Amino acid sequence: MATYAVGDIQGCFRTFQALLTRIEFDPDRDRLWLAGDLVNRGPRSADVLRWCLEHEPVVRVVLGNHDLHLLLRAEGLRPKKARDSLDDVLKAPDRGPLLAYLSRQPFLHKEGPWVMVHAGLHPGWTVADAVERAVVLRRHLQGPDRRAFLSALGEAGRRDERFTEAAHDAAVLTRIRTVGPDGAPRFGFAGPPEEAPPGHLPWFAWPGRASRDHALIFGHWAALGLHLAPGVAGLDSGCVWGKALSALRLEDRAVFQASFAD
Ligand SMILES: [Mn+2]
Repeated sequence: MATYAVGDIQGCFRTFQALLTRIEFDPDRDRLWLAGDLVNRGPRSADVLRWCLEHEPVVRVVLGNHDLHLLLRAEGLRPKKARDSLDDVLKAPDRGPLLAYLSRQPFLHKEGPWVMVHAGLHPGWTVADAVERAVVLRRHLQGPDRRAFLSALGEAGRRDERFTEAAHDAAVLTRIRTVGPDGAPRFGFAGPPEEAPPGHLPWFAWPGRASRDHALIFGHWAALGLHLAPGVAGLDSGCVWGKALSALRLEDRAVFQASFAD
């Protein structure tokens, strides 16, 4: 038995399948963790979701910003963006089960010494804080106020004040890359860390970060690339940008990659 954590697939279903072949993934024996952004920008989002749904008992997923964007699009709460490639999901005959599958997923997965989120944690949060915040978000997503909650994640002008804190927490978990000199998240920068504005640091490099007692797995930062350091594993190696999809085997930290194949 092995557990593999995989970075942002973003609809690159063929690359994903090539990676599963490379690791000889066996659903009867192995487990797969996906760091979010299953969909969008790539060509086959619906096939990725169908595969995950079919293998639901052995796959652990956390929601990413593109996954939330799909849920917002499906609810008519956000307009289409220029580079969206979500029509294969939105127009699918099985759109209902695929969107329901996504809506069942958490914002954080914690197991043993590992914590997986899509983007990262606020440096001031302990893992216990982050777990608590993620539980609240999941409850909102699955509860009677789902639509109001999703609206609060959408355009700022439509924010429902009941969800101000939740919207901030969701932004951190699904979109953080850097923090400013005050340690607070800055959401504008997506480039490589060495090009970040003066005084800005990757969230995981903040001195005294409260989550240092766990090993954190995340994706989202393609310009950071595959980033393995003590206590952190950044797994977005830019598959959708024509680079590679990466898997980290948690038991021995071996890395496996498949080159972009759409
Ligand atoms: Mn992302």
